[in-house]
Amino acid sequence: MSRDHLGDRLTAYAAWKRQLLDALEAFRAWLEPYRPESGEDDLRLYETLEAVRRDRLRLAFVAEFSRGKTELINAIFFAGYGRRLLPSEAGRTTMCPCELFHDREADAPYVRLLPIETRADARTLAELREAPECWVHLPLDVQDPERMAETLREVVRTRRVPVAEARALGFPVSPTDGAGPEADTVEIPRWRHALISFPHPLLEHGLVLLDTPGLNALGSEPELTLQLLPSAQAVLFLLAADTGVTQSDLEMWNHHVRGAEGAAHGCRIVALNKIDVLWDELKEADEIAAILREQCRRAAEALGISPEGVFPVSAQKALVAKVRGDEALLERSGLPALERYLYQEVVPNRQRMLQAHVLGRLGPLIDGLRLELTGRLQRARQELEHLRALQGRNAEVLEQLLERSRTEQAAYLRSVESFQASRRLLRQQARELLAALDLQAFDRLIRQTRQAMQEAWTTRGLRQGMQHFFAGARDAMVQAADQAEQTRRLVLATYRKFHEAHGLPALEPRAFSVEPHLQALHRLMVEAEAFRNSPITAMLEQHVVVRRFFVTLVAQARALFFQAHQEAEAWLRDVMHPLVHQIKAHRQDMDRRLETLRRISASREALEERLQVLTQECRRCSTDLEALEALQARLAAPLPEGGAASTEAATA
Ligand SMILES: Nc1nc2c(ncn2[C@@H]2O[C@H](COP(=O)(O)OP(=O)(O)OP(=O)(O)O)[C@@H](O)[C@H]2O)c(=O)[nH]1
Ligand SMILES: [Mg+2]
Repeated sequence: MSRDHLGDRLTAYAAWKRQLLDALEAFRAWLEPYRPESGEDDLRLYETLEAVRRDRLRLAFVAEFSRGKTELINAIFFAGYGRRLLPSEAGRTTMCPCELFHDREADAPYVRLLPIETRADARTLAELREAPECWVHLPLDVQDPERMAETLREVVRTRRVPVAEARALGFPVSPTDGAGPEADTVEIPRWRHALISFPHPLLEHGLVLLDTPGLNALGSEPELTLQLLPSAQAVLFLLAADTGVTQSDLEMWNHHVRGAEGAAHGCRIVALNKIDVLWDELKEADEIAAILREQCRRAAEALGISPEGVFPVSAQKALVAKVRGDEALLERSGLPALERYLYQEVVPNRQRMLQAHVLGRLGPLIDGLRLELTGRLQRARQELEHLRALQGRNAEVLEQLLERSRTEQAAYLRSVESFQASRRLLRQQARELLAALDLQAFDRLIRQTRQAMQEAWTTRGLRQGMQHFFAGARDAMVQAADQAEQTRRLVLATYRKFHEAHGLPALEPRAFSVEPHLQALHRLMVEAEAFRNSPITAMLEQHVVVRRFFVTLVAQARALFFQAHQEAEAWLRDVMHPLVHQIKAHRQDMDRRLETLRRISASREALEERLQVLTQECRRCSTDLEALEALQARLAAPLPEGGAASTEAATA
């Protein structure tokens, strides 16, 4: 059997994440004495820790029905069970989206199934996830692969319902669907979504697989397209060698896979499956290879990607080869090349993203601390120098120094007073920024649009409703962006003033921008457009369209506003902290210097004492700076090479 490189890489990734968590915990402990009063920094650290703990590597499999998605999942991940674990058959098989993962909090493996009737529910899928009573819970017997496969067959179950009921649940029913002996009923999936948790080694390392059903599932379940696919690090799109690129493959690629590209930072991988249908025994190997190359070239051309981006595979033969331990067949199946891509590109890519997130969140805090420490070190050194120069000087010089320090202090206090005035102005500006992101105003827009759309029974009316909604949302966001820019300028000017007038360190205030949210809103607009133009939407009943649109798209847009509002609030609360801190420290320094000068003029021993204190302070600052550098290096540690060494590290 070939080495499990993907497993090794995921193990290395899991080990790296544990080290990152340790480094974050160490940072938190180190930070404690520095920031006793800063709840914002605590929150920031806590959120970063949670983001690392909750991190999952999501791989989604998307394609028209019967292209072999489920078979490919079986071949890549579950061949170790020695059988076909997930049901894969000719024709439509997987009837509902299936998420496979490992739920650490659950006592035992399970399958949780959400009945299809919940489509009539106004709650989003995300909300339903939090409502266990809505799901059917089945235990999964992982000791017995046969029974496990049997339980997993639930995901292919269907039921027949009257045409009207199918329509009411939002299934597009075409005129031909009701034909034949069972003219008044149609077949629909039994379940809407399946959550499958079991302790497979890769899933335990945080891998989440999303198997989607082909045939219209994407268009009729917008949350899949809008949430689950964009949150996947990689989307594997499958074509089949026996069908070539059909119109519906193209439709799916353009609407749901390629379109989502801007939304996720992840990658799109294309596999041309079922290449074994080309293995004609009457043809030479060269000839078959040429045909295959040509098929890949044509597929790439149709999808608008480069031919190297298409991986020719045979999922079925790969599964057989892995189960039987047939290395030659496995190589011929093309699966090793696809797996290599997954562990060489997708896993390191995820690692880089998570690291960038952590450094992005904590970078400003670390920079601020470094500045503070270097500032303290510098001030202590300066004072040391000053005082050393005073050793052996007469009382007159000391008196002059005292006088100068008093004048400096008075000027400084005047600046601090004017700083309080700037803060009042900032508070006013902050109110305006938060008002632009106000959720109550946004909810009013939602209500208006819902009403307009419910009254508009024409396609044109619906289109206008959607356009009105997104135009309103965009205006509010653009206004927030303007306010944020003005606030940022005010903050920057205040920071500069103290640097220029009183020599405080040149601090860069923490940045804030609503730009990422504006971009996310734009992507939602593009998705809304795709949803509206999709042929499925045209076949759905009007009220179903309205509800779907609101439940999904609007919930997402609202979530964006909510997040932007929270970020703005946190930023406004936080942005002046470093300066306030410096102002206070500077003032204390001035007071202390005056006090020292006074004491020195009274007694020469005070000078020696102070010299000692300052030497210690210099030593402490240098040690703390070194510790901070070491912690930062731990946070920026690269992903270790996969392999035995890292596996040991992970299990140690
Ligand atoms: N010859 C051949 N058949 C394959 C291959 N991969 C899958 N199949 C067959 O194609 C059929 C469909 O495979 P599935 O894995 O169920 O396809 P799917 O994309 O999951 O389909 P849905 O779940 O309906 O969306 C099954 O009969 C598989 O055995 C392959 O590499 N070669
Ligand atoms: Mg399937």
